[in-house]
Amino acid sequence: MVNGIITKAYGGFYFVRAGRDSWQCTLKGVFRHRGVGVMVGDRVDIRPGQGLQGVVEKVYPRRNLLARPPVANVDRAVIVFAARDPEPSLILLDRFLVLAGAAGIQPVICLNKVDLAAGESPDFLCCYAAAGYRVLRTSARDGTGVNTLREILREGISVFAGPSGVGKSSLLNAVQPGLSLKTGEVGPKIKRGRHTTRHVELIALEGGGMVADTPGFSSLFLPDIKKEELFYYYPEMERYAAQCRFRSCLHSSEPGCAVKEAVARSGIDGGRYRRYLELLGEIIERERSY
Ligand SMILES: Nc1nc2c(ncn2[C@@H]2O[C@H](COP(=O)(O)OP(=O)(O)O)[C@@H](O)[C@H]2O)c(=O)[nH]1
Ligand SMILES: [Mg+2]
Ligand SMILES: [Zn+2]
Repeated sequence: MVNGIITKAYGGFYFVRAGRDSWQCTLKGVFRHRGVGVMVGDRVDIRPGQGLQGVVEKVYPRRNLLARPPVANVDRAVIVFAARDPEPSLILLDRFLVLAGAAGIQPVICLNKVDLAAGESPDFLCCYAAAGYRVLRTSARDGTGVNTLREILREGISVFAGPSGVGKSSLLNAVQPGLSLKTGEVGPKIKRGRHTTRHVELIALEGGGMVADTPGFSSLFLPDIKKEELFYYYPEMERYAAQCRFRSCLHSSEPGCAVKEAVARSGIDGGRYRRYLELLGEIIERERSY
């Protein structure tokens, strides 16, 4: 048996990376019959056949599972936004952070295209660093931060997420020259990236680690969490929540809310808090419609 990781599913075959080899595999019948989906990122055992062909015999239990893009056993999500072109949407960033948090995946926030905002203070990201998130500033164009990014990607499975046109593919090309991922131009008029990245595929990096370059998406549903749970995914709020008067505090209009007091004292960023309320409203709306 050979142990490896599913890197892509294509044309009825599953491609398995083991060491430096890529095996073209079919699934043992039992997986198809039981309807156990085998996913990109799954750790598997394969029985070698001729050449680099094999059969997937065993799928190991998943550590976690990301629904969009569908990848299993993800170690980190690199959430990419551009300093401009397109302008960053912080509510979208917050959604990604909640999603990563709920999936148990460590997020890394990456602000790309910093070359376009040279000299500007990117202080809208300071609240994320203060909250304890790892924040990276990069430019695929001038190479800023690319070495640091390469180091971060060296271990485990990373997923790149973020809207179209922010430079995800360009960053991967910079991390590993020769990768030649397609990149799309940002249209001069519409200022929205084209969808240039199609299916999910894990790319094995020369320095170690695997990454998924995903299709960009600009809208995102919240994961299936309860309104009482949303603040778990706001590290800066969670610190104060134990001091709220009510155990069931949603940190919106309750009296004696330590989170709101922290916002008033600027211990918590007001923008982050307002966006929290927006997402909270969305979850409450969703619970009502059940
Ligand atoms: N100025 C500048 N442009 C960039 C940078 N990274 C990517 N781009 C450009 O932004 C556009 C979209 O890049 P792409 O990698 O396709 O974005 P993706 O949709 O997120 O994969 C392309 O025209 C890139 O050349 C950067 O760091 N600085
Ligand atoms: Mg792309
Ligand atoms: Zn509260």
